[in-house]
Amino acid sequence: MKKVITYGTFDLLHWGHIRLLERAKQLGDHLTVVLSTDEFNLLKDKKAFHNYEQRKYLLEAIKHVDQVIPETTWDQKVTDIQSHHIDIFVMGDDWKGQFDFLSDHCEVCYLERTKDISTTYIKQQLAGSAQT
Ligand code: C2G
Repeated sequence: MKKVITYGTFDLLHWGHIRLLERAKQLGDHLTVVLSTDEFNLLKDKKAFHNYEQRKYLLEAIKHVDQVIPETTWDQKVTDIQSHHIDIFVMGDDWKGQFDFLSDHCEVCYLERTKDISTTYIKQQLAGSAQT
């Protein structure tokens, strides 16, 4: 069984997130999503609209997703890959190059980011100050 892993906040879930998850799952047979906790989001300088439990509930309802576990630190990726016997690490290409060090442990794959949608853009639109 080929196991895939990806990481993120996945706040205000949108089709860019879904397309990432769909393509990640297509690379293997099992997809683990490592979801940023509310506390870790503070370290990422992100304030999610939905809390961890709400974001986890949404992700677990997606057919492409097999497992959701918490991301609490920047430094857990190698341990996650080893303990979950991961074959492929996937991120959107806004992260291109940032995780190449993981290629000692598994395949590293950056997928093209979906254009014209982001959680930040949604928030700006709703706030009436859309800047694309
Ligand atoms: N994404 C995408 N297209 C978009 C928006 C997001 O492909 N229009 C991808 C991102 O590239 C990322 C995933 O969806 O791979 C989740 O996006 P975020 O929730 O913004 O994740 P991020 O805050 O980048 O967290 O340790 C890694 C971090 O937790 C990554």
